Amino acid sequence: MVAAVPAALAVVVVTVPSAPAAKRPAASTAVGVSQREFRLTPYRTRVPVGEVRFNVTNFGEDVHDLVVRDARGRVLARSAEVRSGGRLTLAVKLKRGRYRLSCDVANHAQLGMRAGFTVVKPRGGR
Ligand SMILES: [Cu+2]
Repeated sequence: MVAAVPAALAVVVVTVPSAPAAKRPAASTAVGVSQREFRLTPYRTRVPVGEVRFNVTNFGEDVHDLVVRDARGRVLARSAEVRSGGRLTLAVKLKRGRYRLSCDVANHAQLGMRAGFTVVKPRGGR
């Protein structure tokens, strides 16, 4: 366990300087999302363009899911249902723009399980 930490750090140290600033790969950003009755709370609502990994945890008692829609309401990604106490990761590549997160189980979105989400150009990026 302890030996894994220096190894991971070594990878970061080697990888970052070798990636030219102009050609670096799109970001992958983790966003924790907590669910309870009836709230949907992303821990950050503004991320850089690229892959977003929504790490969903259901702190409630009911089953919930996570749906990502674009500004026109089109569904871009939909998770499986998350049971009480469960968690999952929903990964989706997002361009610049505004998005809507919601739980589509029953009428949970109407009850408050929805949130806005914004994807912005990375600092100094494309
Ligand atoms: Cu729900």
